[in-house]
Amino acid sequence: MRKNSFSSREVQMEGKDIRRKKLVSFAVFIALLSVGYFAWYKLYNQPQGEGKIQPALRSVLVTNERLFSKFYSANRKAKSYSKSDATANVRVNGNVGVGDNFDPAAWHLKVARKTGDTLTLSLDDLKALPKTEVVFDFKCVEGWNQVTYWGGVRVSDFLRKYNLAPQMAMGYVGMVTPDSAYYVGVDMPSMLQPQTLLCYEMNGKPLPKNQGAPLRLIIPVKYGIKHLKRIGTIFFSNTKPRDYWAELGYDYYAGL
Ligand SMILES: Nc1nc2c(c(=O)[nH]1)N[C@H]1C(S)=C(S)[C@@H](COP(=O)(O)O)O[C@H]1N2
Ligand SMILES: [Mo]
Repeated sequence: MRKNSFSSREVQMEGKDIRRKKLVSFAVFIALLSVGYFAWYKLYNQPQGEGKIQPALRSVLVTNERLFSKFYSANRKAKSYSKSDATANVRVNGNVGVGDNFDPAAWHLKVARKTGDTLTLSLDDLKALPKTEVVFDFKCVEGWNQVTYWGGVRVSDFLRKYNLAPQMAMGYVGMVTPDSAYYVGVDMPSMLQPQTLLCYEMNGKPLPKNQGAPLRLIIPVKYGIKHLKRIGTIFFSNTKPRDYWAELGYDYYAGL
């Protein structure tokens, strides 16, 4: 028998072999499909946990957050741009806690040093501190971004000036609008990062009302959700302060 020709018996064997292989791969395919379907079914039918998302997905966010916090360096800076790169038409996005029922003239910043020990400051008190400017690419989780230009006092300068070193050693800062409708929590290293501002100017002019006048947070290492407009109260905590968007399922850390 020559090497390259097959007897009918050999051809039959080949055919059987192929059928068996087909059967095995089909069985594997069905098994994988079932595993995938089962995993999806379990995930889909899980009770919703903290912030209205499935605990399994939430645990992915928590892991991401741990990794980000670990690799985050307090010296890390958001890329800065020149003033001429900044847009003149700054987008207004999000108006929770910045309604019309507000008198800027009567506004004061409240800094809760401890429970029952609150510092009350005017905008002039803040303007008396060194001014820092930042031009950066503002990013919103909704998928837009724009280069914008802001001025104010560095949070780290402010805390040092007001002898809040014990507070600076705590884990988080919480901020709330005067009506308590919008609130954020931010980890202390990001708050102390040198580009993070208590901001009272935009494009070299007083902060417009819909951008959070008299005072807002600008924190270039975070997504827009953390840049609280119209700060009423600042407080300090070793546990995560409540956070508006985290409660709706977004990542608490929201780092860039
Ligand atoms: N008080 C308050 N601050 C807020 C919001 C809000 O709804 N209320 N929205 C946040 C979100 S989602 C974004 S993207 C930015 C938008 O800031 P801008 O309006 O100055 O562009 O503000 C943040 N700060
Ligand atoms: Mo946003």
